[in-house]
Amino acid sequence: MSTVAPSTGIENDLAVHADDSHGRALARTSFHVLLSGVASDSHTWNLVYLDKLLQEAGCSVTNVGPCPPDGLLVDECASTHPDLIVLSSVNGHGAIDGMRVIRRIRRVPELARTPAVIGGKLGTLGAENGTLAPRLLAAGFDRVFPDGSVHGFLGYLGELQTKADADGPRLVGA
Ligand code: B12
Repeated sequence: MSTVAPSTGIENDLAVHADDSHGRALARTSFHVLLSGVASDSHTWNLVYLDKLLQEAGCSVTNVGPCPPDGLLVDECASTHPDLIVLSSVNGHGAIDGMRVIRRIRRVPELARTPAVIGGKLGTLGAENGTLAPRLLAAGFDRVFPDGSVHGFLGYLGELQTKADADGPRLVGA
């Protein structure tokens, strides 16, 4: 039998509702994405766009915003336990900022394997920005979207969400 978890005020974060054989609510918190700009980048509409895109894809989003100092960004990642870290930059310095901060993120033990991507306009090479991807991957990102295309990104997000769903629900309040 299906049931709905007791009202907690966080229903938007609960993706799966069921009960176990003892009638206790089972639920998996929704897929949580930490979205952020990088230290040098003051552009904001890229973050607004991605925030809405991720919410439409069923994610809960922590949006750190533009120009986070590296230390703040690392602390936010560590304290919010995201399922995915998404960095966005369009000012042309994203590859430099991204390489520096992902190395710091990967040095935190609990963030060493958290899926992390970066995308946007990552350098000043225009159509050649894709040549920056190997260095970003080597620094610690799992995927790089240097042309700002969201199609490949949504495919990757879907793979991660499917894997999280397959990992199964957990007991709420157990
Ligand atoms: C508005 C704007 C500004 C405003 C920003 C205001 C604000 N609060 O956001 C102001 C005037 C402040 C500004 C400043 C600067 N800007 Co400006 N700005 C723009 C402009 C005109 C529009 C950006 C925008 O809002 N787009 C709308 C959003 C929704 O789209 P988007 O940013 O392209 O993001 C999309 C994709 O890139 C993608 N995407 C982005 N991130 C990610 C991440 C992932 C994972 C994925 C999958 C996809 C993805 O998704 C988004 C939606 O499709 C662009 C030119 C343009 N037409 O794009 C220049 C532009 C981004 N700026 C540019 C530059 C150089 C600057 C300055 C350095 C200028 C200067 N000399 O001071 C500064 C940088 C300041 C800083 N510290 O960062 C350049 C960057 C060049 C480059 N990368 O090669 C651009 C491209 C203009 C140009 N053609 O030269 N800018």
